[in-house]
Amino acid sequence: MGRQALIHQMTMKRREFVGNTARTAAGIAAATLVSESAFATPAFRFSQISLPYAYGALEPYIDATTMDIHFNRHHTAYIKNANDALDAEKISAADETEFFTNIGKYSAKARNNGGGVWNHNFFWQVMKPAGGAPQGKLVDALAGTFGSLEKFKELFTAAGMARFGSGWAWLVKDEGKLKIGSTANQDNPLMPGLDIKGTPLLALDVWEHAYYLKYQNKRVDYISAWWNVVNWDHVAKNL
Ligand code: MN3
Repeated sequence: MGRQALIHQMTMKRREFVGNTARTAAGIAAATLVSESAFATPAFRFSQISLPYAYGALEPYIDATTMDIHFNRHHTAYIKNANDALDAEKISAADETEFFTNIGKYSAKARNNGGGVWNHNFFWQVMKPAGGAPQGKLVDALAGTFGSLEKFKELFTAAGMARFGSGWAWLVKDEGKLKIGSTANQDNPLMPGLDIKGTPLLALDVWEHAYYLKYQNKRVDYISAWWNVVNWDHVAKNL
């Protein structure tokens, strides 16, 4: 049976059920129902946010060439590969949260690229030119948990430095408590079974592709410069 015939048949059934009242409206509603349930693709797709600033906006701390390559090559590749994995594995998760909750069921390709999409979309938003300093409740929470803002930065930097190879440093809120940790590759705290879990508040990409052009092997210099472009307003919003 063709699509139009099917819609017609379902519409007719719906009309019988509804009866003779509001016939036209019911017909339209039934047709809408059929087209959404029978013909639309159920799975979500990964997509890339627009970079919230120009490539050179975070200079001199993060150079324009690194931002351009990072956004247009690395991040874009994760999106294509993640969506390819959704198709190939017929992943039917309704959204990213469900996808990460079930990550153990999927391939390494889905995990690495899905994580890569999410982590970078998050990362772009926790940076801005002239980030300033955390204010109000956020600085109170950081100082209350870690001793002081400076101590928090020290511990977060240490987490980024201690991550061997490629990965991320995170500040999360887990059952009301702030925690610092790191993940390997493109894993993130939304994936179950890792040392760090919770709602991400702040993330730092410590893959070499994030800093090598400007800082070469000096990851610690990259991290120390990066504090100048942290978007504390966005971190506070995540809290
Ligand atoms: Mn990266």
